[in-house]
Amino acid sequence: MSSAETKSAPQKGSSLELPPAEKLRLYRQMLLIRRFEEKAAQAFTQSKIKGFCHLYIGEEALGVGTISVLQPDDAVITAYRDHGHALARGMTPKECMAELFGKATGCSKGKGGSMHFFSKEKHFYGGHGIVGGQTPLGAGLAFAQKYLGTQRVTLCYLGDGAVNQGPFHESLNLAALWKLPIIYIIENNEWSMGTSLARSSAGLPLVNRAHGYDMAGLVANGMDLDDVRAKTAEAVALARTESMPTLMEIRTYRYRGHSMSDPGNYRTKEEIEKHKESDPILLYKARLLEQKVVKNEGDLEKLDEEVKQEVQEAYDFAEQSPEPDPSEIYDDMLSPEDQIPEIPRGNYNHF
Ligand SMILES: Cc1ncc(C[n+]2csc(CCOP(=O)(O)OP(=O)(O)O)c2C)c(N)n1
Repeated sequence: MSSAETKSAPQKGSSLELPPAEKLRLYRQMLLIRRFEEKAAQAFTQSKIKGFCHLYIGEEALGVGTISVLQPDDAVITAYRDHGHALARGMTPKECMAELFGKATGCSKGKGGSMHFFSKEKHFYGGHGIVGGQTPLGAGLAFAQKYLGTQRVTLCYLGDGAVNQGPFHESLNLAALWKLPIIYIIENNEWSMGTSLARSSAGLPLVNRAHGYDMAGLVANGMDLDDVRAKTAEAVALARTESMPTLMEIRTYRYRGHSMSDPGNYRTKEEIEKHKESDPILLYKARLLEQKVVKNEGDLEKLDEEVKQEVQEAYDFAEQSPEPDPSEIYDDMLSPEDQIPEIPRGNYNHF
């Protein structure tokens, strides 16, 4: 255990024991993310999805576990690997798949694509493509929550490749200085594109960065849904009741390439297979059977079929949806009150 971990958030004794139906719901959410991503990979190879597409396969327990301890009006903001968080937040597979297809029915009206999912209703503030760019925005969300006297909290996710970005450190400083109700969650999947964590970051473990800002620091096993939930609940309680920030390092692994166009030659098959041995979905499935949440494996297979059907319906919906109207290309870029009137142009022909 690192010393940052010893300065952990106090146990609030939040009841994390879930009724069986709730356990099954979380299992279903992880399965939905897995099947959604597999379908997205297929659609990408069929050229139905264009541009970037970063998959979350292997990291499902992280997204589902952290978001499962939130209230519906808490805020979530993340980087470009955002499909899993969006689905865990309750955004529909239809609006998410349609966004990947660039269709008008997508959650960002087909204008954001894979990296820019967004839902005001679900308090899901994106989907951001600039590495570390979401971290000051997260601080801003948490500042607003505090300033307005709400009891809300913000979860701000970032990759292990974002921990050395200047804005992240500026954000940690402000979060600690102003006691913002935010939890920064480093999704440590060991790779940032083709660069390993060991080659890019000094001062491991990453949770030690909490020291520099006198913040609580917590480490969780991102392959274990229950561990993720328990640790996140501690951090959320600290933010909600004492308006104190926490830095979490959640250890996970991405099975697929950095994006769909990455052949992944920088790591071995053996490394990937080793991590698959602690697959978060299989681990939780075994737990459900052991705890007799379901009668037998057949019940879970039926659930899987149901999820696959839901994802197929999302695919069909996306395919049949209309393209965005080109006349709307500049809509939704600024809020109505911030619209800048067109600047009258002079006649510069003499130049
Ligand atoms: C400021 C900035 N620098 C570089 C890039 C190019 N880039 C995109 S993703 C990425 C790797 C980030 O990896 P990590 O933060 O570990 O997230 P992961 O992909 O593992 O989820 C890089 C360098 C970028 N988008 N923004």
